[in-house]
Amino acid sequence: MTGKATPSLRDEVDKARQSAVSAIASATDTASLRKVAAELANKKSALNAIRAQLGKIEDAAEKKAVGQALSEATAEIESARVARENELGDAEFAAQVERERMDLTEFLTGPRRGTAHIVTQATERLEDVFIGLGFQVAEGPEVETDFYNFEALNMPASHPARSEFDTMFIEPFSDQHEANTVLLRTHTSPVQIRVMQSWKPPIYAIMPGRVFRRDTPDATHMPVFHQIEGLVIDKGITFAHLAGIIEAFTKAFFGNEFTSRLRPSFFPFTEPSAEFDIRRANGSWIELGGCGMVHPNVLAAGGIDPDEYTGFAFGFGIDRMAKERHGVEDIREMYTNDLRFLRQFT
Ligand code: FA5
Repeated sequence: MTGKATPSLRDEVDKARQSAVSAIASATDTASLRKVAAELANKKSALNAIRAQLGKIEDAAEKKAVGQALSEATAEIESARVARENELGDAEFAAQVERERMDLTEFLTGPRRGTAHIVTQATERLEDVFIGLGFQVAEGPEVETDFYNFEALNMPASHPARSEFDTMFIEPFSDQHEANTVLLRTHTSPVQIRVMQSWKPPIYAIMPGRVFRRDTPDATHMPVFHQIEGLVIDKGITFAHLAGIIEAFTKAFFGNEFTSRLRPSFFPFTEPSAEFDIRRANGSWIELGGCGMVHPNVLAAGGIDPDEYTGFAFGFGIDRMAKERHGVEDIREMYTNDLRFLRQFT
């Protein structure tokens, strides 16, 4: 190595330093930075190649100057590498945190849960009220026979009251049944017979369920709706017990400001019979159901001795109760499944 050569060796150190610093600056992630660092550490890297020639420099001052340039370049490159490593590491960590971030705000507002339908809510509340009054809950089938839906309820074939129930008949599914004797129940009253046949008095039962009629939908009618039947059979039961239970129920379900009234009516399965109305906040009355003293023929059809026991029964429309309780204008709104409507009743 000649004295002339050493200044250019220092230039080379400078060039190698610059190119190393710019390679470090252009690394876009920590993996590529590690690759750059590995190349710089390689024996064949520009700086290491110069370092290898150091021993050959004869001029001691030059040797020292090149050596110093080399160590300054090495220190600068190392600090550029450390700075870039921190910079890229921070950015990568921030990106990872962002990627794996959990949106905890959803736990603040709570996940959006579905809730029971307004009619289900009303049914459960009705059950609670009546259980509180000492009743038990029973259920019956939605597909019924003529016997339970009509005959046992004192409506023999050709009874004119049958026409009031716009009945949907279904094809009999066994040889046991004749045509037009299998139907979708038009009310929950057939469950009265089933309960009388399988329980022993005293009976204090409610029977909620879905019923079906060929009714055209309007603001107060649906072809598929819900009723809750009540049946009390015991010794010495009178109409006063019926009126008392209806009033107690009205106050418990709708609130103390509501009152009930019974209007004379007719049902083949009760005698005497009444319609049950409640008075709304605006003073108007709405019919919620029918009721009356269980007809002796019905008690007999249920296997109960009418000379020993008396009883009363009632049947209310649950959909209409839910409608009144929540001030819904049109019963059809409850079945459009519009979430904006349903979410009001969570
Ligand atoms: C009956 O269904 C009798 N089984 C009630 C009964 C039971 C009387 C026990 C005596 C003893 P009615 O057809 O009136 O009665 O219906 C009873 C209630 O069901 C009505 O007052 C009304 O609240 C509701 N309802 C009737 N038809 C519809 C309909 N299409 N849509 C919604 N609710 C209805």
